[in-house]
Amino acid sequence: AEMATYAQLVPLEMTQTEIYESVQDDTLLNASFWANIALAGIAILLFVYMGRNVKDPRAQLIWVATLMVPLVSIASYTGLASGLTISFLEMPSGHALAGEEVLTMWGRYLTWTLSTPMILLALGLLAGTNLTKLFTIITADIAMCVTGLAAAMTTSSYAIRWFWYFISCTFFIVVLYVLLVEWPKDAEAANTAEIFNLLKILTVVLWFGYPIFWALGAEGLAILDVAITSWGYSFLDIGAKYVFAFLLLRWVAANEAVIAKQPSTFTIGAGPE
Ligand code: RET
Repeated sequence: AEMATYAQLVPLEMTQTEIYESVQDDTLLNASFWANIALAGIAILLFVYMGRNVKDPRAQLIWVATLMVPLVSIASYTGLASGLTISFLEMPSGHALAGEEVLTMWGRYLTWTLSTPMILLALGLLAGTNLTKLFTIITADIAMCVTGLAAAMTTSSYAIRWFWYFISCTFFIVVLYVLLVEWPKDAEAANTAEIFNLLKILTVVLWFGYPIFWALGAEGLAILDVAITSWGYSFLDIGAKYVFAFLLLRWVAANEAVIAKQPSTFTIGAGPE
């Protein structure tokens, strides 16, 4: 009787071992995790090496923020591969898989909360952002990830799942605004427009893929199955994290002086004369 009470309090109905085993049984899904664990490991070693001679503190901050991206990633995918951050959630009525237990990789949304601000911090420093714009984009980005997590985890109402999705999209618009309207002007003034615009396009194009895969995958309309959706995210991650970080670090290592000349990000306003 005690066990039954305990089971009712715990939201997960499957043990972690059972979840781990069902991931193991789906080779395609499992490969979408391990491919990224391997790539993140290689990226960490490569990025440490690429930044070894960076001396300017501002360039170093870009380097540290960029290095955090594969570090978070290796943790994120280890959580998924072990079953720690996966749950089988029963979808509400209205959903294409209503009443079925659907494998939900909620660890992805959770770890995006940690990795995407690092990407934006690095990009903002490259563009020569002020603190206000940096704060705006990072808080909107975190809100986007957390409300995306809420969308995926809501099992009471299909309509509310999409309402969360809509809220998340509005935060995404704020992120896009700073990236596409504010920072390009700053980058022009900071003499980093060329590299900034390349990374901006890479980021905007790939980041659009995430809400699309969410909508088409098991969490949304369930047109794509779980393993395909997972590979969708894994491929986007390869571009949005490792390719992005490589291009940024290569440029920073070669152009440290340009970064060193930028005004300080961490003051608000002009200050006393
Ligand atoms: C969700 C669903 C709700 C609507 C929107 C989303 C956007 C997610 C994005 C994720 C980017 C992730 C990256 C991860 C790299 O570590 C949460 C899928 C707008 C843009 C770049």
